Amino acid sequence: MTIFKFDYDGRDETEEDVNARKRHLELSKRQANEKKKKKALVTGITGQDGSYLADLLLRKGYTVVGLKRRTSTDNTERISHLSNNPNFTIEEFDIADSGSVYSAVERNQPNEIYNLAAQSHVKTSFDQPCYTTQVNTIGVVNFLEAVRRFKPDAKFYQASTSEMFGKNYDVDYSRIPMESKKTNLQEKFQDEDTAFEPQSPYAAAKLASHHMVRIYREGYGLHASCGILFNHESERRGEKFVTRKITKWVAGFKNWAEAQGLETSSESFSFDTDHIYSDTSSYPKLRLGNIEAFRDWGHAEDYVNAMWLMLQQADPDDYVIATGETYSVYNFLVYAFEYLDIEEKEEISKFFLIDKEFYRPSEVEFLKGDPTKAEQVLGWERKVSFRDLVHRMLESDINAEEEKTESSLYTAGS
Ligand code: NDP
Ligand code: GDR
Repeated sequence: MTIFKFDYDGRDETEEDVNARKRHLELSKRQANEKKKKKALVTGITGQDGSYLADLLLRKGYTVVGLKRRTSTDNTERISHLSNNPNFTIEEFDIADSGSVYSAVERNQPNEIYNLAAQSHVKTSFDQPCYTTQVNTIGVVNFLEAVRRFKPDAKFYQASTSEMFGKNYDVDYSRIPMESKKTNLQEKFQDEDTAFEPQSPYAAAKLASHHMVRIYREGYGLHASCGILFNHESERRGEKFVTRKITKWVAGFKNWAEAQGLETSSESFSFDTDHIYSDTSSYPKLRLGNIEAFRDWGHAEDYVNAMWLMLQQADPDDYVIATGETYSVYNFLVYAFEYLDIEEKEEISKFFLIDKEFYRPSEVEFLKGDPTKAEQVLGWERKVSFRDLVHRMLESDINAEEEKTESSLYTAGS
């Protein structure tokens, strides 16, 4: 056995002693790091943004506690890839239950809290206005009270929304040439100074909580910020939102058409159009509501980065997070069909129909955010373009369809 030259408890240090000493050193280092590690509490962890935010915080070395409500069936698909991460845990709570919110904050003593939980579907909020208010307003107050009582130095992020602007927008006449005034759709925009005019129970509930955050910030000195985020989508977007509804339909249709032998090239997917049009009746058409609404659409991964940046600032504040570009639902549809080489307006129109069921009692027609403040103060920038967003979502849904087909072939053959 090797004898080391260090003196160790009055005798020479053996290799075993050295290993024990190294292990002890490692452990103390790990414990010191654990102490330095920031702890974040993330609500809405099973949702689109919660899952991307958890990925981001874990990459940054945080300990993340995700809060989810109890459900009778498992809904952790978006965070299943984190199940073996030692820095990630899930706890149960319900945002509408003040006791469970208080204990989550008191027990965890987090450095940062990201409140993403919400009844987030605008159309549903017309059918369930009381529940929406309970979750989207009272739920937020539950958190603000919990922070004030149990962890007043925690930094708090609230998921506010561009829906709060509703039908209102500003027009900066100084930026628009005389001849295009009032006619140039692209010059309408919303920023931090635009007045709110909510058009749905969802937006009104979010606006109430937006004000509550400001009141707790000013009244109690909490580090509480609101991100006024414009629409952001992704491969993990809920299937009832219009973008994902479209990409899922296109992927399903492509799969079906391929199974019918309707593609003309194996390299790139393109149709024998005469054949496909005579056959579309056998595949259910895509049913949509108002395709003339304009939205400012970005990718969720870029947007969760903005949330984190807001909580790294010395002072709390509210920020608009947007791309500065606007496209209609119909534009989204066109980009999606373009992926299948279906580009003519008349051709596209054969694949979808307008269904009044998807209209809202009151609609937000136009959203286009001005993210200048976030760019200048936070150094935030969006990376994913509109076209890339549509294509990333499509590719992911197309892959999922192909995997489904492969696994059903495998099962059938086994
Ligand atoms: P999702 O609908 O994907 O996720 C919402 C999350 O809230 C889910 O995890 C859901 O849990 C949870 N939740 C709902 N009700 C409760 C409750 N009573 N108690 C605890 N948790 C609950 O939304 P997004 O990820 O897209 O959005 C995140 C937040 O950002 C939301 O507050 C949304 O309103 C807001 N927002 C979103 C924008 C966007 O374009 N995505 C834009 C602006 C704001 P479960 O899985 O059990 O349903
Ligand atoms: P939005 O997203 O209401 O902007 O709220 P959604 O995708 O539901 O609607 C966008 C626009 O598309 C129109 N539309 C349809 N919408 C749905 N869901 N289904 C359809 O079939 C359909 N056809 C047309 C809608 O009328 C609307 O004009 C999202 C949510 O993530 C909110 O939580 C968030 O606060 C806002 O974005 C910013």
